[in-house]
Amino acid sequence: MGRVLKYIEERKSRYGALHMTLIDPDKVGDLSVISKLCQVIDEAGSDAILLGGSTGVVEFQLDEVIKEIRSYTSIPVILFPGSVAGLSRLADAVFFLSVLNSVDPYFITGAQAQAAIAIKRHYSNLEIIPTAYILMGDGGAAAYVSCARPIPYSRPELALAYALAAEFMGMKNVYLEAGSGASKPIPPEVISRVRSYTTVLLTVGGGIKSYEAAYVAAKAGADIVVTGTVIEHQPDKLKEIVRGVRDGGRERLRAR
Ligand code: 1GP
Repeated sequence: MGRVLKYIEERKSRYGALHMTLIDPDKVGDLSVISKLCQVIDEAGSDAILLGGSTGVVEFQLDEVIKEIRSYTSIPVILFPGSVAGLSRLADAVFFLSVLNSVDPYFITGAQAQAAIAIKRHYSNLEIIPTAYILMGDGGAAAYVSCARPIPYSRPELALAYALAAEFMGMKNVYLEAGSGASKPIPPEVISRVRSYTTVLLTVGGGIKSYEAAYVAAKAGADIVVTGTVIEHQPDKLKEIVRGVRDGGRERLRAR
């Protein structure tokens, strides 16, 4: 097991669930905001930074952002690529994504094959975390860009079907994504259905903006709760969101 996965597992057994903060380098604009973002992230107790976005991300920009992040925080930086351009040698790991419910094979295996040799040759320091990316609800820009057919919230059995398929295919992480800025996060019934039949790492994100939503997601079974928009628009709320993840995680530890 790689260093980052070990870190995730260790925090999972200590806290029940982790929080990760998504930073979209294309939305950062001026690098000078990174110091403030890192301060907010560290003070809130977020466990790692996810770095990526659906559009407009290029490697040199990722490099600059990661260098800046490294001078302010020591938590892991994990790439969350929206395309083959979303890689950087300076990160710790990459969520090697396959959009399982895309209708275009490019987003399931094509982009991955396109990136694979380059990763082997030039990014061998990156820890690869094989991740099934499953778009749900309105799916946001991620669903649009990756030609996904988002799963309706009313059909949790379909989310389970894809998550189980991912586990059987050997994926290490299943990411249930509602889309950045989604009006409704993934419902707890969907999370708990997937959780009760799978043992794979379960990541949930999209539209989580409050203590309650974070608490509910972690309690229902998310191992990793991701928020992005909050730090852009309401950084003061990050602390309560991480607290929600910790409280929900603690409930799960207790119930074991
Ligand atoms: C998007 O799941 C992440 O990829 C985060 O979504 O921006 O809505 O928090 P938000």
